[in-house]
Amino acid sequence: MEKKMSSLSALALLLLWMPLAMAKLHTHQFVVEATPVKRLCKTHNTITVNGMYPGPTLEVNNGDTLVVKVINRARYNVTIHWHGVRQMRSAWADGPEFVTQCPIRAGKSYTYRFTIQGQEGTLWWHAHSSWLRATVYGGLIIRPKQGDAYPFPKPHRETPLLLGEWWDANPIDVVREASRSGAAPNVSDAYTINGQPGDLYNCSAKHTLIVPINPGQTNLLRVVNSALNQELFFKVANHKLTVVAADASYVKPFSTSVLMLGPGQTTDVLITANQPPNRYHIAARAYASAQGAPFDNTTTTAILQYHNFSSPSAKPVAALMPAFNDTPTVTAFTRSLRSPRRVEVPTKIDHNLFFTVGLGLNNCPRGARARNCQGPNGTRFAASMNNVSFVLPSNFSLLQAHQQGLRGVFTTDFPARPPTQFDYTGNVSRSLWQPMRGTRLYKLKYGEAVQVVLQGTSIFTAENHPIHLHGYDFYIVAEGFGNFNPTRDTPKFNLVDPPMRNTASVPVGGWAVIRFVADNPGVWLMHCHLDVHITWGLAMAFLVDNGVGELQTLQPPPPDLPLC
Ligand SMILES: *[C@@H]1O[C@H](CO)[C@@H](O)[C@H](O)[C@H]1NC(C)=O
Ligand SMILES: *[C@@H]1O[C@H](CO)[C@@H](O)[C@H](O)[C@H]1NC(C)=O
Ligand SMILES: *[C@@H]1O[C@H](CO)[C@@H](O)[C@H](O)[C@H]1NC(C)=O
Ligand SMILES: *[C@@H]1O[C@H](CO)[C@@H](O)[C@H](O)[C@H]1NC(C)=O
Ligand SMILES: *[C@@H]1O[C@H](CO)[C@@H](O)[C@H](O)[C@H]1NC(C)=O
Ligand SMILES: *[C@@H]1O[C@H](CO)[C@@H](O)[C@H](O)[C@H]1NC(C)=O
Ligand SMILES: *[C@@H]1O[C@H](CO)[C@@H](O)[C@H](O)[C@H]1NC(C)=O
Ligand SMILES: *[C@@H]1O[C@H](CO)[C@@H](O)[C@H](O)[C@H]1NC(C)=O
Ligand SMILES: *[C@@H]1O[C@H](CO)[C@@H](O)[C@H](O)[C@H]1NC(C)=O
Ligand SMILES: [Cu+2]
Repeated sequence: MEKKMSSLSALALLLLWMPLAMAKLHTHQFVVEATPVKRLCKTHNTITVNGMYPGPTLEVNNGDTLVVKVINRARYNVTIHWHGVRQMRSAWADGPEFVTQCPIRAGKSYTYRFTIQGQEGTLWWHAHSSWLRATVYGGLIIRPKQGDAYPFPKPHRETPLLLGEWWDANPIDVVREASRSGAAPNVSDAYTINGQPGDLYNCSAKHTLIVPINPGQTNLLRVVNSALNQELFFKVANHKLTVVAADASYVKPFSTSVLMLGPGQTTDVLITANQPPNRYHIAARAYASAQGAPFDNTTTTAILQYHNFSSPSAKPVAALMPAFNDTPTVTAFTRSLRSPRRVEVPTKIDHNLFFTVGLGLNNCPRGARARNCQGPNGTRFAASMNNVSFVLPSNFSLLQAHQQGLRGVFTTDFPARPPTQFDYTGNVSRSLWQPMRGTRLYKLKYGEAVQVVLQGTSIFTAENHPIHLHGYDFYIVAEGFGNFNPTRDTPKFNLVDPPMRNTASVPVGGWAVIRFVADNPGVWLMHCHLDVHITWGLAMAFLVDNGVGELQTLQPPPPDLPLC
C-alpha cells in the first residue's frame, strides 16, 4: 500500500514537472542594420535584421519563452512588435513605439521577453516604427507543445510564405514625403514572396522562390500578409487549398481556391500534390476595395515545383486571379472561417461600443504652404476612429505614463460611440469629413466583456480596413454591408463557432462585430494595419486595469526599457 502511494505521488510530481521541463527558452539576437539588397535591377541600402530580407523566421512550441535582444545599428529609431502574441502581463514587450515603449534609438538595444501561451499556428514579427516594417519583418511559427499533434494529418513539409511589398525607393522617404505633402504616399513597385518579386517582374527571374513538393504528398503553407498597405488575394494555380488556421488559431477546415489576407493576417493551408507533375505559379496580387484610389496592380509569384516535373523548359502554369475589386470572393472567404468547435463567446457584455473607422480630409490652415496641402483639393489626408485622429505622444510611452500615473500624456475619454450619428456608408456631408486630433484611450476594468461594432465609413472613399488589436484575440461574431442595425443584425450573430483572430477585415462600406474579455492588463493599440492609414491616425488604444493579485497584474517594466 505504502509503495503504491509513493509511486502515485512520484507520478503526480512527474506530471507537474513535465510541462515545465518541456517548455523551452529561445534566445536570439536581432541586429537592425542597413544591408545592400538588389531587387528590380537596383541595389538599395535596406534596413534589415541580421542582414536578412525578410528577417529570420523563428520556430517555437506553444508554451515556450522568447528572449530577443534587439540591437539598433541603423540610423533610424526602431521597435519590434510580435504580431498576434497575446503578451499576457508582458505588455512591455509588445513593441508599438510610444504605446508600450519609447523607440530603441540608434546605437541602443532592448531585450524583449515573453512567453507564448495557448497559441498555435503562424504569427510574425515586424518593426512598429514609421514604415520600417517594409523590410524589417519575419515569421513566427508556433507548433503544438512537444508531444502534441496538429489537429490535422502531419504534413510532409512546411513552408512559410511571407507576402511583402517593395518600393524602388527608401520606404522611409516615401512616408516622409507623404507626411510633408499631405497627399497619399507613392504606391509600391512590387509585391514579394519571402522577399522575392518573382518571374513576372523585370530582372527577377533569379529572384523567384521555388517551393518543392513531391507527387501525392501534402504540405502546409503558412501564408502571412506582411505587405504595408495592401490587402492581397493568394492562389496556387490548379490547386485547392484546405484552410486549417488563421492568426494562430485553428479553424474548421474548409476547401477554397483563393485566400484573401489583409496586412497582419495569417492563414495556414494544406496543399496536396494531386496534379500532373509540373511547375505551378503561387501568386498574390491586390484586393483593392477603395474606388478610384491608385494601387500597385502587379503580381508576385513563386513556383510550386513538383519533383520530377515533365517539361523543364515550359513556363509555369499561371494562376487566374480574382478581379482587383472582387468583394464577393472576399466575403465568401471570410464567412467560411469558423472555430473548429463550439466556443465560449462572451454573452454578458459590459461595454457595448460602436466605432466608426475611415478616412477624412483636414482643411489646410490659412497661410499654409501649398506644398504641405497636396491632398484632394488642397487638403491633407487624415483618418480616424469615432472622429478622433490618433496622435502618439512623444515624451513618454502611453504604458509608462499609465504605470507611473503621469498626467498630460493621454486622456481616457475615447468616445464609446460616434459623436455624430449619420448615414455612415451613404453620401456623407462634407462638413463631417474633418476629424479632431487626440490621444484618447478607452478604459476597461480587468475581466470586463467588450463588444465593438467596427463601422466603416464612406468619407472620402469606403474601403476594406484590416483592424488589428494588440494583446488580444477576439471573436468575429458577424459582418455585413451598409450601416450596422442592432435590431436587424444582432439576432444573426454567430455565438456558436465564430472565428478567433487578431485582425478583422471590416468589409468595404460595411461593418464587423468583435467580442473579447479584457483579461490582459496594459495599454493596447487598436489600429488599421494599412500603414498609410495608421500614419493618418486610424487608431485608438484600450487601457486595461490590473485585476486582483499577481496573475492579473502587469509585470514591472524591464530595467532596459528605452525611455524617450
Ligand atoms: C514618388 O513618385 C513621384 C512620381 O513618380 C516621384 O517623383 C517621387 O520621387 C516619388 N517619391 C519617392 C519618395 O520616391
Ligand atoms: C521592364 O523592362 C522593359 C524593357 O526595358 C520596360 O519597357 C518596362 O517598363 C519594364 N517594366 C517595369 C515594370 O519596370
Ligand atoms: C523521380 O523519378 C525517379 C526516377 O524516375 C524515381 O526513382 C523517383 O522515385 C521519383 N521521385 C518522386 C518523388 O516521384
Ligand atoms: C496596371 O496599371 C497600369 C497603369 O495604371 C496599366 O497600364 C496596366 O494595364 C494595369 N495592369 C493591370 C494588370 O491591370
Ligand atoms: C474637389 O473639387 C472638385 C471641384 O470643385 C469637386 O468636384 C470634387 O468633388 C472635390 N473633391 C473632394 C475630394 O472634395
Ligand atoms: C508630455 O507632452 C505633452 C504634450 O507635449 C505635455 O502636455 C505633457 O505635459 C508632457 N508630460 C510630461 C509628464 O512632461
Ligand atoms: C452628395 O451630396 C452632395 C451635397 O450634399 C451633392 O452635391 C452630391 O451630388 C451628392 N453625391 C451623390 C453621389 O449623391
Ligand atoms: C468631427 O469633429 C469635427 C471637429 O469637431 C467636426 O467638425 C466634424 O463634423 C466631426 N465629424 C464627425 C463625423 O463627427
Ligand atoms: C527617436 O526617438 C526619440 C524619443 O525616444 C525622439 O525624441 C526622436 O525625435 C526620435 N528620432 C526620430 C528621427 O524620429
Ligand atoms: Cu485602413
